[in-house]
Amino acid sequence: MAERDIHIRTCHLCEAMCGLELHVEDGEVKLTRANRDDVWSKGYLCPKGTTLGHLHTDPDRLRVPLIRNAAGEHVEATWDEAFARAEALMSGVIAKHGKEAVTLYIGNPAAHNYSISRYTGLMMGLADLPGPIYSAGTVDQWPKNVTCWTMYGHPWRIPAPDLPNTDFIVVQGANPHASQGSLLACPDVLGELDKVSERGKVVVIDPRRTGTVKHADQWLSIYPGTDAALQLAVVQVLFEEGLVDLGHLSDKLRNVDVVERVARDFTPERVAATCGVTAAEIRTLAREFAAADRACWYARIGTCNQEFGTLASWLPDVINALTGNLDSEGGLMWGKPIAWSGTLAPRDQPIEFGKFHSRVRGAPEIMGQFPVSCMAEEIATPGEGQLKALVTVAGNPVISAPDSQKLDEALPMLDCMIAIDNALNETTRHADVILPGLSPLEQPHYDELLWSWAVRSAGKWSPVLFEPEDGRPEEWEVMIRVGAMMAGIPQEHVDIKAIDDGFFSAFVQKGGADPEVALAACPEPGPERLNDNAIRTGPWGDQYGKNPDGLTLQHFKDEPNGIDMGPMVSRIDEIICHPDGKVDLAPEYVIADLPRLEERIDRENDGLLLVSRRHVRSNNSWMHNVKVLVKGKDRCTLLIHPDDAAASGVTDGSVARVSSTAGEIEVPVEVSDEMMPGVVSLPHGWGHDKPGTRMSIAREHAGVNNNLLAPGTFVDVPSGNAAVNGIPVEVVPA
Ligand SMILES: Nc1nc2c(c(=O)[nH]1)N[C@H]1C(S)=C(S)[C@@H](COP(=O)(O)OP(=O)(O)OC[C@H]3O[C@@H](n4cnc5c(=O)[nH]c(N)nc54)[C@H](O)[C@@H]3O)O[C@H]1N2
Ligand SMILES: Nc1nc2c(c(=O)[nH]1)N[C@H]1C(S)=C(S)[C@@H](COP(=O)(O)OP(=O)(O)OC[C@H]3O[C@@H](n4cnc5c(=O)[nH]c(N)nc54)[C@H](O)[C@@H]3O)O[C@H]1N2
Ligand code: SF4
Ligand SMILES: [Mo]
Repeated sequence: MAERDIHIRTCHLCEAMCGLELHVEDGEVKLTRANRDDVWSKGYLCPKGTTLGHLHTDPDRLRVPLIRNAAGEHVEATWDEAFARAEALMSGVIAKHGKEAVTLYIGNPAAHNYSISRYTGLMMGLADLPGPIYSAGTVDQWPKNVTCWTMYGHPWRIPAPDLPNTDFIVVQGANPHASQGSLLACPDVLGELDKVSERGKVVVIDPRRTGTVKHADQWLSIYPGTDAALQLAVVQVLFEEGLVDLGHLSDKLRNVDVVERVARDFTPERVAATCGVTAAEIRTLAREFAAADRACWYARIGTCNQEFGTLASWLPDVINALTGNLDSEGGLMWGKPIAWSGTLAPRDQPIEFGKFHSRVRGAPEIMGQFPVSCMAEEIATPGEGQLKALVTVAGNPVISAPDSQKLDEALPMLDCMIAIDNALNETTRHADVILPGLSPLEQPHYDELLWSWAVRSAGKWSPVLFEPEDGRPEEWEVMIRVGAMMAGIPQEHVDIKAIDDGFFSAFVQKGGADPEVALAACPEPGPERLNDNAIRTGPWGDQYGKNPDGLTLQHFKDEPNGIDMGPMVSRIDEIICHPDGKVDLAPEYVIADLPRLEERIDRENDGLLLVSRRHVRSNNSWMHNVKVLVKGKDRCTLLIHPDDAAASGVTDGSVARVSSTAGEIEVPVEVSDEMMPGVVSLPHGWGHDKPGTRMSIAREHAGVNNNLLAPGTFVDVPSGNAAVNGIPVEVVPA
């Protein structure tokens, strides 16, 4: 019998960062199990974690570059040919239209990939594009970035629930039963919720009775997009009933009086009908929350990807602060990563939004980006500043962005599209050149940003399992090369080592160390030395020898099960970047959006509203090519309450036509009272039936793309984030 090796690895697929054991025989992963000795996840995993071997062996995974030929077909090419083709197209665009015509789209896996997360900054720095870029961020957490920037002075200092220590948690617009936690890194979130429920109480606020509700004590069904109204009513009750207790932050909060003033009119009685939650329920929730010793109000994607994302992302932090639950045990706290992420480096730029506006619809720039839904019109509308070249990095916006039909139609109009991606999918089928990254098992791994909102200060490093083929560039090298194309540096003059040394030195300086010392200690270019530097200059680091007992990357290499430096700690003074060291509890930019909410409260709830959902066996749009994950019953269905089904004339198992102002789709119906009346739900990430892709299994389980129904102009105004939840739709039999 062949020898079995056990490879210890951290799953990079989501924020839970589970420790896995991969049993390898004859160069293949034969079995994947949870690693019980992992210091962090201690034996937890989900079905996706067992598929890393499948991702590696998937015959559809791209291993060599593809170039689109004159007939429009994608054919294999050598790396040299692919880089040359990409360079020729990019330099052609820049020569003719300037760099204004070039942009990037960065997708979600970038945040989970060892190379990409560390090299996006370098690529953007090299490219030095005058215009904005686009990312999945504006269909995700942009509202939270806006509120953290204005409240704490830093867009990425996002507080997270101290779940293991709380006695009372509100989970609003999040479904860890599917997602495993988001802006909350914690293994086995549901197990933790069970423990909170034993100690105290778990309340879920969601239009759908999700799997998470099974782990909760109370479900409050809420009309999509009305979360901020409910939260304001909670704030109003806290003030009215004298329940405000600022605790240890009493001299750290600015504008508490402004919060009291702006919440005054939002009584529970006024917002109840809008939210679909009774005034009594809102009052009880406020009282119970305030009474709990250690309470935490946690809100996620359902409160971001909606009409009032910024307000609904601001208020949870306010409620925690007003009840003494911000920066205190069991409340919302800031993680303390062992290896700090570049994103968290101190910010000294002034807080400013709308420094420039998009050409076609006049959308303001928010943190250097326009809403992703602007991309299609910026490509398709002729005139000065029209986009002519696009580089996508680990993104599938044809599925994930709103108004996706428009984007699908616009991408072929580009003169140059380069995709850094492992798949020929709905988006990359439009690319002139596709440059694939390595498989997850061909590269090392240490999460970058995610530890910033982790419930413990831990860290884990995973080595390469399978050596990549000789001569294949790693993703970070590809990114340097593509960055150089946008910078106008000819490929033959690209000195990877010199460029990387420069980037590394700048990074070392940010961490407060001496670049010469660091360059001497770590001469090899690549992400590994960035990782090492972040550990060395982090809170427990060796400071390049100044603290000889401190940590370096080598310590993690020596401890495959990880290193844990303890639970979350109170650290407000290290977090706040405002010059006065205080939290702005009522940022002007944010509260300026309240009149828009007032209008919503005056508007009656009418007709059906569409929301999105996730499933534990999906990962946005890109894991439907894994057979073990997609097999079984069709999960791309329209969930609808029995009363709404009857009123719409659709029945369980029949096909419905769902339409909005943006488009129309046909989808199988699943009648279920897990939906609140008036709200229907579709999963996102489906619609794999486009021609010209190479996703054979996904094609057999194509489903439909719910973003065909999402109007691109439906956004949370202050952040520009897409509102893909709360879309008015009509449902009729197909
Ligand atoms: N209606 C609706 N729309 C939504 C959402 C919703 O809830 N409802 N959610 C939004 C959210 S939160 C997000 S984050 C976005 C996601 O939006 P995107 O990031 O645009 O979409 P993904 O489906 O994550 O696509 C990931 C891409 O990365 C590629 N990829 C995977 N691994 C690697 C790798 O290691 N290297 C490289 N180079 N490529 C890789 C895949 O092949 C795929 O093309 O979708 C958003 N869209
Ligand atoms: N298995 C799996 N895990 C994932 C992903 C995946 O696709 N699959 N994607 C990853 C990514 S990119 C992200 S960002 C995270 C997201 O992680 P979560 O934030 O937990 O996202 P969801 O699981 O989509 O749960 C969102 C919930 O919000 C509800 N909702 C919709 N609209 C509203 C509203 O207006 N108000 C309220 N209160 N609720 C509303 C929906 O019904 C849904 O139950 O998950 C990550 N993890
Ligand atoms: S929960 Fe699943 S996908 Fe997420 S890290 Fe763990 S095993 Fe991977
Ligand atoms: Mo996301």
